[in-house]
Amino acid sequence: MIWNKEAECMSREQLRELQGKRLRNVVENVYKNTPFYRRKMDEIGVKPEDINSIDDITKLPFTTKTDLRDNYPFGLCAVPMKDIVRVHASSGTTGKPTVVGYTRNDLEAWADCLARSFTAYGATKNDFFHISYGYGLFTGGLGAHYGAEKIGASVIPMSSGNTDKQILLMHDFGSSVLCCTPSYALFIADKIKESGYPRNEFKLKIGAFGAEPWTEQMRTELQEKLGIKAYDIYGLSEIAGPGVGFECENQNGTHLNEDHYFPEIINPVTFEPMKEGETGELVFTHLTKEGMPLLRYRTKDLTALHFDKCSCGRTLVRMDRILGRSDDMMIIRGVNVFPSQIESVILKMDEFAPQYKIFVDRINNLDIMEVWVEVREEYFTDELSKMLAMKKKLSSAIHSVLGIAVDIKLVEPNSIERSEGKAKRVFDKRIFK
Ligand code: DLL
Repeated sequence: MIWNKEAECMSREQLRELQGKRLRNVVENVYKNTPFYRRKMDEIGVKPEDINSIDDITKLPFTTKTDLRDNYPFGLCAVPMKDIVRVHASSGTTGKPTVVGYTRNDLEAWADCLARSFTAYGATKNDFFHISYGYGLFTGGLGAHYGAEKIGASVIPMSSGNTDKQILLMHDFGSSVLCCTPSYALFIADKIKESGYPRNEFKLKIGAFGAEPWTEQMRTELQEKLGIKAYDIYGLSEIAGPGVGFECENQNGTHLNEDHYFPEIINPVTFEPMKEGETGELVFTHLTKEGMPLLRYRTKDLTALHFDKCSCGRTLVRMDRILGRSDDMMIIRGVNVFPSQIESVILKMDEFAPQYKIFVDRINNLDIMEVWVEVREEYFTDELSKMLAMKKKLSSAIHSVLGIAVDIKLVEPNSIERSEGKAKRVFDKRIFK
């Protein structure tokens, strides 16, 4: 089913025309109302009149997270604060959070994007949404909440944590849609098994998983363990929150709501646009946002776009799974490594659980990477030779994918700390050296 057929299925020509018109409005708005953008555009000699079609977007300046921090908290808002009805923020690892403001129309557009997502997963007003994304400054909880209400579903605003209670209510209320990070979904799946409730007493059928990178192998694992169809949901607070993109029933790419958020892929070094299908940095421009519209916001997420029509009927562009963020990329002895590459190798082997940590250090000027992996209960043994054989198998599989040698440490089942939100998997000690 399709929630907003007009927006999701219009012809590419119509869409580009609409995007061009909306871009011109946004540029006029920020030039007039956001001193930061007026200054940036003046610096490079671009005026709103220079923007006549969506192709002119490349004339505009980029925006980065640092620009948001430099204008903390509300310097990039394009409306008076009386028109801001909601504020969210993302914590980041250092310093002040990045803050975003929404007008009533912004919240309406955002909820519509989530309604599109949930409808694409096959959810309807007959569903019970179990929302285990954190509620609060993080956009996950409230974002999913308003989208689920918009389609008329029953919403359980669980937030994250207290997993035993989550399972009790999921069981007793008959939750049918689970919204949380893939790593938390995995934790919940394992806890359901421990809970003693038979799985057929749960009504779960759909998972809306995102907020962190996850692999196809993780999807298979979650679908099997929970007996559901697991869908990707993508987003970032600077642009809206969850629902910037969503998967349809084909599960072959994440459709982006490009009538609201215009995507580009650029080379992160030269800033040149990249061709369809080439992997680079994803950049978004707000086309309809009123509260805090951003031009060419560099997400640091690495992916590729595909414009061919999807058999679901939507014309919205499809994005590949996020390979990782450019700042998650580790350079180990000159080789670029993403945690998601290691995850897919681990999960291709029956012996290992999708629970791992990656430690990186530099010793005597040499980069060292050690991967800790949990062995599944049924494979864990006191027999040293069997454990050594498993270790060797994993180490050579990782070597053949990454092209570098990596140390492996096999750890006991359930010994790696579980995550209730975004999982932290990489610990790079080189940063402090
Ligand atoms: O994570 C919004 C969100 C909430 C998305 C719930 C989906 C579900 P931030 O905290 O600002 O917002 O983090 C945004 O998380 O730039 C990506 O690096 C990563 N991310 C989000 N969704 C996905 C996904 C929310 N589906 C950052 N796959 C983004 C991979 C994702 N990475």
